[in-house]
Amino acid sequence: GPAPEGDAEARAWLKRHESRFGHFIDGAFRPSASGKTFPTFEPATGHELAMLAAGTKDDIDLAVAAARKAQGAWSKLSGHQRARHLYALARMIQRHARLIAVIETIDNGKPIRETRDIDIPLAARHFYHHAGWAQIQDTEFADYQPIGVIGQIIPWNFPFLMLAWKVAPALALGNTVVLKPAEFTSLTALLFAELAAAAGLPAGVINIVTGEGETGAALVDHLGVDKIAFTGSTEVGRIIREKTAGSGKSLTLELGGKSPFIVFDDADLDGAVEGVVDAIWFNQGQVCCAGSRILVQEGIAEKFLSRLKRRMATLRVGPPLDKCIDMGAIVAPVQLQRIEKLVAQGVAEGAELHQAPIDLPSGGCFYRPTLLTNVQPTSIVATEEIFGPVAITMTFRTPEEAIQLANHARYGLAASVWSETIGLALHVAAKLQAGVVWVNATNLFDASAGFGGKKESGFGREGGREGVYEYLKPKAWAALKPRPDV
Ligand code: TXE
Repeated sequence: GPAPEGDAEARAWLKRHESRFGHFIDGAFRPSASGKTFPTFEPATGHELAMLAAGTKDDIDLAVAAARKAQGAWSKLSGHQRARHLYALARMIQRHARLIAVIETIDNGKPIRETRDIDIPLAARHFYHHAGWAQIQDTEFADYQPIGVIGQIIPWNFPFLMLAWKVAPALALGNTVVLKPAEFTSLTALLFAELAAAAGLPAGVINIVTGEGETGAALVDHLGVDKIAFTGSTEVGRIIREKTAGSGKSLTLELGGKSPFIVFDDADLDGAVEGVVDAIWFNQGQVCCAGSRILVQEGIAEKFLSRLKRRMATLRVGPPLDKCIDMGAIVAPVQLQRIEKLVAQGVAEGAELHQAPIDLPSGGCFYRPTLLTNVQPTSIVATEEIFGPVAITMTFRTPEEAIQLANHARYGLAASVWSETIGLALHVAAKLQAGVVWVNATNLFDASAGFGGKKESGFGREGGREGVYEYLKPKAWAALKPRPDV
């Protein structure tokens, strides 16, 4: 199909930078102190896209110092003044939405329809929403103060949106930031830095240090960081939790999931089928709250699964810049291999494999929409997060059995319940161990609703009032004030 809007601009942007990018520290781009670089690739073609600076402890030192220096003045601005900066960032994102969407799609492999209609608009919305909190900070949160310098580490599945989820609330409430984007997808963070500077954000308020896991580790270890906010794998989350224990740093973690998608026999089946499309094939299934365990009531299982397989066969997998595409590329070969390996293990354990009979483009990291049936609850594919376009299905007889199956997981991020009997849906929803439960819906997000996990999916909330408190601490004198009831 024709190139999407923003394509020429994106190519020009890469060309202007000669596809080489440094860190963004204290308001300017600079190479790594060590001179080290690493390549980033385009998942849909496998071609090298750009060279990025590999951050070490020295770069983190500079970035944290810049953030510390900026934090005093930034926190002394009135909430109203900070709100104006957030509004300016939101408008800047909207103005350059097409450019950001194309860069994101090239760098990550996700369909342009998603970056254009979901990722980037939601990111702008996040800045608008948090401008509102900044606006009322001085009156609503007079007993609280900013935490200080925040170290933020984000994953590659929603690179720009995760940046917004992290940066908007931190800045709104008077903190400054050192952000470490994921090594596969750093480009839109660097573009954001450029846009933020153009929007007049003071130097040092946001600093971006690119690199791999070791760069993130240096940020976690830095003594000048007051809080770490991390989204990523459960394994790395655990390491960070251990490292920050006893360090005095605050911490929030948003980790993996294995979210149940429960279909009762009185559900609107066509609606539920579309729900699955969104739950597991949106963003190639690389979604922390993906509905990856489809639990279907026994009486309708056959009918539901045959409709679902028919729908799966119609999905269009291909070059993500094509506007007609439903599913693009997996972010990197290592992730593709991980998906292939887990599926093979599941099949070896007795699962039945169903894949859309689609020709995949050659050269890039593509994987077919996939369902696994006949899955035992103890099978690796029933317990491990696959983080790809692969759902498993299991059946249940009673609501109690559905709840038990759904909660049989170490994770507790999200859940989705489908029934036309609202009393049943709410009864089940209340018993699910999940940070968010959707009824007759899935993947609904809004900046005003706190998002986060239970169990091994992490702790802390992003968005809404709960998310605001994650970036504030009580003022010492608040404790000294007389209690109103004494
Ligand atoms: O994640 P990592 P990976 C899950 C998903 C996926 C698996 C592996 O199941 O298949 O994790 O993905 C930085 N100290 N999720 O390996 O490594 C890293 O550079 C500090 C679910 O890509 O956790 C990147 O910026 N930072 C998830 C970020 O952590 C470290 C989204 C996340 O990468 C570090 C992503 C260290 N020691 C993966 N090591 C979700 N919840 O949505 C790495 N990093």
